[in-house]
Amino acid sequence: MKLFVSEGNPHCLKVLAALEETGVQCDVQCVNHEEKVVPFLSHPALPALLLPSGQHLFSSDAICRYMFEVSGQESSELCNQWLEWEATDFQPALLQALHMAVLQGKGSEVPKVLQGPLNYLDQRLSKGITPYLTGEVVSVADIVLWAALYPVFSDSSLSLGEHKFVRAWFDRVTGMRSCKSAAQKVLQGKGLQGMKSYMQRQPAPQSSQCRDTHPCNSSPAESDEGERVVSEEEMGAAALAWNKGLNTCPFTTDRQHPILPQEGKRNILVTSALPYVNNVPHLGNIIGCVLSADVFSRYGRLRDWNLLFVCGTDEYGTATENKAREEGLTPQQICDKYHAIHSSIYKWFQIDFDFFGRTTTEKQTQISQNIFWRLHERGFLIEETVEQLRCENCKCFLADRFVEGTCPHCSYPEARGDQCDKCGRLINAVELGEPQCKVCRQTPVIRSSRHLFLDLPKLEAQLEQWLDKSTSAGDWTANAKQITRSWLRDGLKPRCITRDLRWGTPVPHPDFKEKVFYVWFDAPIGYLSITANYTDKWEKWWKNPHQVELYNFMAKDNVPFHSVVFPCSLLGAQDNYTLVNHLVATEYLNYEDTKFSKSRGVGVFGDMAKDTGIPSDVWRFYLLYLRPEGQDSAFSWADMAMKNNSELLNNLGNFINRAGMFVTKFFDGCVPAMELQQEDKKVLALVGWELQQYIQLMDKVKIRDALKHILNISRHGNQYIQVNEPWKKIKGGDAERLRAGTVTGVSVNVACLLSVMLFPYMPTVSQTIRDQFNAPNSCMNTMLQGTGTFVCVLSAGHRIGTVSPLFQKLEVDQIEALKKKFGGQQMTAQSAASTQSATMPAPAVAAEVAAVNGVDPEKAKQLTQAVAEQGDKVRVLKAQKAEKAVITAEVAQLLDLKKQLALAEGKSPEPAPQKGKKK
Ligand code: B3M
Ligand code: ZN
Repeated sequence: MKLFVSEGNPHCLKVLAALEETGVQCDVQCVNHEEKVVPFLSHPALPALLLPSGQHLFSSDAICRYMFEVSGQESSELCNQWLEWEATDFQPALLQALHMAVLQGKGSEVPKVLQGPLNYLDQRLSKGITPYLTGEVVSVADIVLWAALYPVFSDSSLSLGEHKFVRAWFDRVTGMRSCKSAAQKVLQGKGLQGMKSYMQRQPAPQSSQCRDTHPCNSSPAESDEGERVVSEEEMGAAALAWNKGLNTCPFTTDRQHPILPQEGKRNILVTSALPYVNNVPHLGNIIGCVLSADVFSRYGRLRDWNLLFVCGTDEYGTATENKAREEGLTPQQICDKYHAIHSSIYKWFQIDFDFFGRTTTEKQTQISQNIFWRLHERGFLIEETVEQLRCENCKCFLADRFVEGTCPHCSYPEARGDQCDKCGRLINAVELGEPQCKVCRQTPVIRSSRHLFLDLPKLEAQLEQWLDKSTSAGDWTANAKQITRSWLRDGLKPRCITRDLRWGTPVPHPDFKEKVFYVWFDAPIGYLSITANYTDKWEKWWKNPHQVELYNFMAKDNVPFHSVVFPCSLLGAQDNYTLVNHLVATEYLNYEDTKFSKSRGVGVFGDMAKDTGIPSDVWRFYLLYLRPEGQDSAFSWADMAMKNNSELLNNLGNFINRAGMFVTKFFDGCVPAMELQQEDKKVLALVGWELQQYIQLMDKVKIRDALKHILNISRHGNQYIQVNEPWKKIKGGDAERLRAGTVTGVSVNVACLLSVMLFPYMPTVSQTIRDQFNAPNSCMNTMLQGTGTFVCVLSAGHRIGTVSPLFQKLEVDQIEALKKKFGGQQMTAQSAASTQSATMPAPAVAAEVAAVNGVDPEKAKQLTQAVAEQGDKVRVLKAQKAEKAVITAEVAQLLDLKKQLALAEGKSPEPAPQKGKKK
């Protein structure tokens, strides 16, 4: 074996350390950075390991893993997780940090870039009890992570902040002989500067952090790779395609209902998670489910897939009963009222469902009960006695969250039925001392009650087999796969599917007459029953896995129910059900720097968006631009205004409007004759390439990334107009006038293509563009066929309609006013203050008031709410067995909120045990 390394290459640090640590026999050869040691790669890849088979390994992590394996140390599951984290989360940030520190002299900005991953690492290490990442001995994970960290962590000029646990672990690994020697070989004691010549040869990294959490910067698709080089062949092909023109078959947006699967077509069934009826959805809910599913469905219909998009409100459960009590209505009335609110919100957002139903229907009862009986007959249900608290006063069993009492572990008096917020331990509600019903404050009694459980362990093997197939053939987002994996890793346990409630689907079994199904058992069956309310032939969609591909859209907290629990119900029922093929889960959308919160009045909710005066299409655009794909993102008013003004107004709108205005002003409203020159062909090729990227991404449901390619096209267009100056050439001689005509003609055609590509994102704007240009509807289905072709849609002589601007500027005051109206952390301080004084700047007043009093009751009130909500969230996550990392992060946030609350109440931030009851 032979290992090729180069000096100053941080990736070589890993492999050399791994080599020395494992003691594997291998020659090491140091080459220069440019050396191509792997024959079939067009670019140099170092380090590289030449294997005895003659093949090469050229990913540093793979080389490290190989060395450990050869020496008899297989990497564990945990180890692989660390390697994955290092490669996908840590490396991108690290490369950016190194680039800044080594090449740009911006060492001071490094801590900001690395803060996220380092905090995460610190948190994980703080939980561990072993000296190394995966146990008592060093593993490949320690070596790989250590080597990644070494360049920045060993440089004391970068003040990376205190990461106690990372530091301790890092020092331990650095002390190892193998690591010391590798560091000396690669960096030769020169620290970061030892990497300079290597870094200079690397492409500038994309600023991944900025892109995702803070869309202030260029995106991956934005032309940060500089001008793409277009070959002669590409230009020729683009010009050829352009001349093909339109298909004759017109596209129609009217659909023939009911839509049913068809032989020989791609039959796609799209669902969006069913929104809880009892609340008005906020922007985060909208982007996570219905809007994402809508964009994909619109796109699919353009692609001529035979597609059905269904959704509806999720109406059963305790939350609805509570809401009914709160509003003095019956649960049915609550459902009717809020179902209508949901419908009208989605209508405003132009969500084009084929059918929007609800779960409280006869069909729901029939289908759920049928699945239930089939599971029962096949032995997949278990009976067990459960002890529960019952409030005789409220005449109901109490869900864990509705009981409070003394913690059996630490005696904290305000522990909730499922968990103690003080000591963090899980509690069984019946163990609470002095339990109280949270609704009426009476003492509940213990009652035992028989319940039915779905026997997940019995279905586990079947599930895993199916998951293997589905996740490898389909498009599952990374978080969906990861969450599912972590559920399976711990082994499945039976899940209770019955509840002692009234508002739910009745359990048909005579021994359980008083009970209803647990919402998460029957809510996903809602997809089926809603389809059944749409068409009697619903089974053609839902019992037809060979003909139908199912896409489920949702936010990440819904994943386990869609990937584990529901598929198990369907598998156990053994009725040839269609199971999910593509599970598309978003991360969370935050609001400014906080969370959406109905009770605190923070954030924009579905029903308020239209009151802002900002058009529905612009809302859609911005939400999709921010779509939390791969990472949480945050809605920000200032950013929304900026994106509207720069991307929509100056880039997209400006291009389309100019193209149209040239036709109107210089050519009397008729598309001029065009004679393509190299320059025009180059634009056709550039535009065609962006179109193809768009299609590839959309096919993979990368909705946010695909949008950036639309914006690239108008950027190319603007530049094309700018360089060719048709407004000047029109005043010249014949040849010049022909150039002006060609540029104008190509530009309006690019605008037409944009209208097609925009259709999934901004349906109204898309239609307006086609109206303004009198574009034939057949352009819709022509250009998105196959891998995508940009064709001439508006040929010479075509008369366009009246052109007018597509977007409006969002002014600073307007945005400030909206921001004030909808809250946000800073804003609440301001509005609290505005009632106190008219002269001092508001935030200063708020701060002063708080300082004088030592307390801030307004803030305390809000924080109390926030603590309660965050507590709920943590409990739900724990109950759902969410990933540890997710829970840890949320618990950290909970503790932080509690600290803030203590401060706002003028207490010391340490929670005071054994104090009196609240309120
Ligand atoms: N209503 C939860 C949610 O909106 C739930 C989804 C049901 S999908 C079957 O987060
Ligand atoms: Zn009660």
